[in-house]
Amino acid sequence: MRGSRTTFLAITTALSSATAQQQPTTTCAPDPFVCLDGTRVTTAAQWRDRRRPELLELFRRQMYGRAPGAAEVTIEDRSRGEALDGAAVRKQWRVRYAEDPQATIDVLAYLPADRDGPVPVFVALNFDGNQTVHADPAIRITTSWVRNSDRYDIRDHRANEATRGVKARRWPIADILARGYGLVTAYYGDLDPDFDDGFANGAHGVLDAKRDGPRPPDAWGAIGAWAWGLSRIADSLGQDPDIDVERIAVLGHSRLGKTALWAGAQDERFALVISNDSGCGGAAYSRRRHGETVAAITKNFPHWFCRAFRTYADHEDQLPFDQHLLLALCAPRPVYVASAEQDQWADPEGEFLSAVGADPVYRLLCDDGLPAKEMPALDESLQGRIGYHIRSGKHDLLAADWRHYLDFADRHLR
Ligand code: GTR
Repeated sequence: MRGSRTTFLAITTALSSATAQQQPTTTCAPDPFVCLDGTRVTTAAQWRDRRRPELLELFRRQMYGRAPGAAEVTIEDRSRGEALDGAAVRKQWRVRYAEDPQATIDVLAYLPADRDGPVPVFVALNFDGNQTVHADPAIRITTSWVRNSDRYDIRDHRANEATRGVKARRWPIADILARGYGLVTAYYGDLDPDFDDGFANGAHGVLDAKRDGPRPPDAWGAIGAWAWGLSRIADSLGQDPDIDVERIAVLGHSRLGKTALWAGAQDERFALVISNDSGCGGAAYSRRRHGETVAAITKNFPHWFCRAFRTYADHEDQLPFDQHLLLALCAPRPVYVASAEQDQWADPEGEFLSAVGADPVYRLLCDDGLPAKEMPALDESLQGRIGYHIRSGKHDLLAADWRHYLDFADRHLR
């Protein structure tokens, strides 16, 4: 095991050099600069016009699936109030994307009360409902399907008062506001409840309804729907003069870190992209097969990806891409990858190596990338156009992660 990981490291590091020899794509990670037909990319224009669209199409067709185009969004039920002892303006609104009762996303935003003009924001989906991000009693409790929980006495898939603020550790809102940023969040279950129901509910149910016949192998999965929803939220931000739409960072943890990367790869309105502990299907190389594998993830969560991705279970070497190229699709926009030391299921080294693997693309496009080729010490952050840290502790999103994200945002969005 150790030996094969070392070999992989050597291969990936070699490939990260734009001048490295090409390796056969079936035995190591595909070269960012070699197109499917063998043409070599040497200029930013070739990357942009040829390789980037080719890779986007590969990720669509083989992994996350093909989402419908943009929908027209309308905004309903706007509210605005003072919050957090006067430090924040709380806004809530509902985004509607179709004529269907299921077709809504409830958005919650906290913006700094003290601001001169439009502010940059972090946009992030949450796992349990907007009411879980802070104890603020004015947050609307989600009416979407939620997981049952003995702890919070949820028995009918409906959220309740007991869940207010229960995930506040993930959202250091006071710190975010004090640094001059807003936070915009929505419950991922508004887009697609996270269980395998054959794509009947959520955005799939609404938007696929008109399609005849069986779902094709590249039909969008749940990650595709969550990412699509992030773009609809971005649409709605354009209607708020207090938010600077040129400075939207998209962030996500774990399965929502995979989602943030896929949203950032596709939608260039996201000016900065952050994946926290995203692991397999996110920042980590699939080919390493360390921790969660393609076989495990497609078995346990068959609804996350398109059906075609399942064919790569135990055949990762045949993937015509790998996750370093998902990071590269964000280039030249800043991208940040974070790991946690005890989160071996997400393969911290594989997450780091993807950042190394994306570096040559950043160097080509903007002459800046990941400032080191070795993993930093625990809790230290590497910050160039690509950022990386490995936090001590477990799989989670914590204030210690946010501190680095705020520094990274200061560096790039100020
Ligand atoms: C795990 C899954 C990971 C990660 C995580 C999460 O069960 O294996 O891929 O997404 O869930 O989202 O919390």
